[in-house]
Amino acid sequence: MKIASISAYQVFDSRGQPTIEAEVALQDGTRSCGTVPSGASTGQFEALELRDGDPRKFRGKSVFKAIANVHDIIRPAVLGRDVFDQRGLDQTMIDLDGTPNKKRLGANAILAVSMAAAQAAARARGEPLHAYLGPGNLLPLPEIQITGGGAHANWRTDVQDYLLIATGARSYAEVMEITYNVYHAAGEILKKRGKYFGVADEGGYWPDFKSNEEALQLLVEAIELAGYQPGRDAAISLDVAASDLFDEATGKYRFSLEQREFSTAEFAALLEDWCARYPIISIEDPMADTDWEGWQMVFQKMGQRVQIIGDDVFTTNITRIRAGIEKRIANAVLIKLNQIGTVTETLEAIRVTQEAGWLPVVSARSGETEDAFIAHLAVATNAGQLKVGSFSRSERMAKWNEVIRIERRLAGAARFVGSGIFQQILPAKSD
Ligand code: 2PG
Ligand code: MG
Repeated sequence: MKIASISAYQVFDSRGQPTIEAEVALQDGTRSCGTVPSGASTGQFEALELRDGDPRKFRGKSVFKAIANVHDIIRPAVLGRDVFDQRGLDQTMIDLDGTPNKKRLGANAILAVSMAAAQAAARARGEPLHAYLGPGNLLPLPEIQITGGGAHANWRTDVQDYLLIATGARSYAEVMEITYNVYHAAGEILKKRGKYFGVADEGGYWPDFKSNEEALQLLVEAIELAGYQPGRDAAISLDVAASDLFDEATGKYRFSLEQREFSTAEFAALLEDWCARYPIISIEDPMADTDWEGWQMVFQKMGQRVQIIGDDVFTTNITRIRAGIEKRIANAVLIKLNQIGTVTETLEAIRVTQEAGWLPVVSARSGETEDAFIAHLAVATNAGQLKVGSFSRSERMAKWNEVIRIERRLAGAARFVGSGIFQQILPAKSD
């Protein structure tokens, strides 16, 4: 099935920032789009998101150069190609770019076409996207943000995400119910305290706390108020996004909210203490992307009891993931399509992660769109976990709802193991 036309244009993400969408049409008239998300706490090792940088146009954020690259460079090389050869298409774009971080064409330009092609191919075959991408049938266990922080909430907490994992859920429907109840219980508590100020970038409550630990207390209270047992029915997951807290010059981690600074060892000890006192099942980016000794320290202390996820440290890049596996710095990898820039490389990153016995966590970005590609990616690969921000706002709910639709279409073939997924990496937990 040949690609008959490709076009790209500027649309806007959930923060109202410009982003790129591509449309691919096939010789049989099938059409599909791919829309690229955008991060705020982006890792320095991510593939390059090409923006125009002209302050007079969309405050420098427009993506017209990336669009021109799709039209002038990608389109001529890809028109007439077989849309079912995703690997070949992606490799062609990687070669056309020719740089390690896709800085010539822009990872956003390449990914828009890569996603649109996959979506069009699935449609042409009359299959849902997940079935086209892979044979998986495992519904993911969501990580759902309750309060936002860091770069997503003007640094009102230093820790970026305080999330909930419905560890007691026996079905995806039950995850939705537990999450719904806890999310709204947290809102009720904040209202009572006069601290209900709407939501941060990913739909989690806007934080107004005196310390980072206060948000942990809120989560425990919300779980209890909703009628659940913390640690059994629902547990806490954190994205510390520690690269944003780390000062390369001094080698210290800083909590600005509390006017505190920590050495690597002190920061690791703080996280260990939190894990001892709160039902924390997962921590993402506990250390900065350059502080691999810190990562090893955290993993040695907690890697048997807590999921340790690398985001900024791996950036969905198999070379970096392989290095992390060799050095044993984590047991899970956050997977973001636009950190690496093609569907094929993202699938590879998931495969490398799984082959090592680690867990992939498919993730959205803080700047999202209505595209629900990642819900399909999570199911297709049996990733087992999905992180999409909170339980409000349509760019987030689009993904949670898409999993509901996928479950319906899979009917009896859908599987859900919930927190059983952690048995693979946390043997100590399942005794
Ligand atoms: C992260 C993501 C999502 P951003 O750090 O994991 O929470 O944020 O897209 O801003 O990098
Ligand atoms: Mg992160």
